[in-house]
Amino acid sequence: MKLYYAPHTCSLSPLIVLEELGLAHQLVKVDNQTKRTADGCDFRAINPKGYVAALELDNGEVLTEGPAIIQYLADLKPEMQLAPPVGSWPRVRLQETLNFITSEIHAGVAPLFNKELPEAAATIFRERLFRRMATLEDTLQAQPFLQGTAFTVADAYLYTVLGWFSFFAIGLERWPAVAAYEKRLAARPSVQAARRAHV
Ligand SMILES: N[C@@H](CCC(=O)N[C@@H](CS)C(=O)NCC(=O)O)C(=O)O
Repeated sequence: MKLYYAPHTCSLSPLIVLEELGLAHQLVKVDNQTKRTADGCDFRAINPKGYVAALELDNGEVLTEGPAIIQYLADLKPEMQLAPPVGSWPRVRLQETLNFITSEIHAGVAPLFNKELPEAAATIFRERLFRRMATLEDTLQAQPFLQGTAFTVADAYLYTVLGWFSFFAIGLERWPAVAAYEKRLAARPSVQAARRAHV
């Protein structure tokens, strides 16, 4: 398997999952500006969407979209319980959480990276994001991980997205349970290994 990645992006999430599962993989760095890979390929020929993460399987299939990639990986080793069984109600709940992260938190922070964004628009996006963060704070006040008492792929994804808040001077201490959660996740060996490699 090859994971196409770019530093400081959402491709950290599948890398954390690969590390949690102990799955063999090759990393291929992508320059998100030029869309060239470190081994000299046109990244758009690999993923026509032109963004990371992309996972190339040994049969040549390329899977994109972070939530799909991390669920695919979890299902390769169901015994590690990073995702509940397909078709179960807890799996539906996991998908609910992944969709919330991708559409409300990931897509909620993403506009702030745009240097052309007018300040008034940035304020609207920040306020909307803060409302969504209040939901996560409520969840993490009640339980140590997004799905309850155990780490799942959703935690790998949320940890990744929380890492961008500091770029915009948004301190996680506004949400104490989220801040404590982020510190707990940062201490996981899988997260540390992924962060070392995702450069
Ligand atoms: N819907 C995609 C979004 C992926 C995405 O936002 N990738 C960003 C990095 S976090 C990227 O590579 N952007 C470069 C670009 O759009 O040109 C997913 O959830 O995987």
